[in-house]
Amino acid sequence: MSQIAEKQTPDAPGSAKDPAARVILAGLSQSRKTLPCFLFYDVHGSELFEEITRLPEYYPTRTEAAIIEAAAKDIALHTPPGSVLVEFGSGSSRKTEILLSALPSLSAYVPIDVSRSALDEASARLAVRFPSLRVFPTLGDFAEHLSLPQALSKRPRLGFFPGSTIGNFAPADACDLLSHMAENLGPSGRLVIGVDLRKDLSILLPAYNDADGVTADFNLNILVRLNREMGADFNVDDFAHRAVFNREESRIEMHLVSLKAQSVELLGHSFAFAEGESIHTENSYKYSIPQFKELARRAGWFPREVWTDPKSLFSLHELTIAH
Ligand code: AVJ
Repeated sequence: MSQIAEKQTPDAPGSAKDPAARVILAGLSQSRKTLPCFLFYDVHGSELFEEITRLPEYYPTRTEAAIIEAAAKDIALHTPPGSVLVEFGSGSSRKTEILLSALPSLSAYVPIDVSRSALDEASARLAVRFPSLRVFPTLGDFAEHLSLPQALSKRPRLGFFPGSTIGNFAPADACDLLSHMAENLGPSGRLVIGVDLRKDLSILLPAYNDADGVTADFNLNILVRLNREMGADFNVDDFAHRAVFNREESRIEMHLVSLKAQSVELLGHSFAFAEGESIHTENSYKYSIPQFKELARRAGWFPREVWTDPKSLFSLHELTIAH
């Protein structure tokens, strides 16, 4: 994944050479139109996502936080003093604080995120709460190669990948990402990862279709962003948010549905929409605990521990490198 606003690339967003622009044009040119879900997280989109995490219907965030709270002591027991905590896609680093207070002997915390503003805000907040913790904010895509500061390169690494972000990846890509993380975390590496579970649709669907329409705004914000940053002319009122569960693929899909036949201009290209045609904007895969363990094993990890909540809504896995 790359991202369009905050990375300092020589090609301005909106130029046809910008790699994000190419991904966007290619996605809209397919017979089933798609847009990459990294587009959600501009400044406004990141705020909307924070709002989603506080919605009564959106169970994952608070459920995972409670699981981390309960598991933190065990995780600390498995963590050698002087370890480095590496977080993939750290965002606001809110859940990390729970871990950090249970892990006083870390030598450093390395948050990786594509958002400069999120990294700055989190680092400032952590500096106040954990004044002796060394923080190395790292701007970039967590799927890329990780180079730690020289002084930290020999330390054991604990990866942290909460929020069920892994669910955004199709299983084959999730497997690649997990093996890539195994490589980055080294032979003594461990990974604590949050994974959302399959569950009754009466709980699952409202989590992506909240009554206040925050998720709808979050989804539609992609079009607002393309209008602003790429000079597109989407009429946002002519698209509607839709979230459905695809049983076969075991995933929530988010779509933006065209409410009428229309055409949209973007970077010199014209895209025609039939009434009811959609742009597929996000997948959020849901696993059973055994299914996820199997995926982790295929990626070269050994499932060591799993924690869940009393209603089995969400799971937190601790993985070690298989040997
Ligand atoms: C951040 C990818 C885990 O899939 O639940 C929330 C994003 N999308 N509501 C998820 C999201 C719609 C979220 N992840």
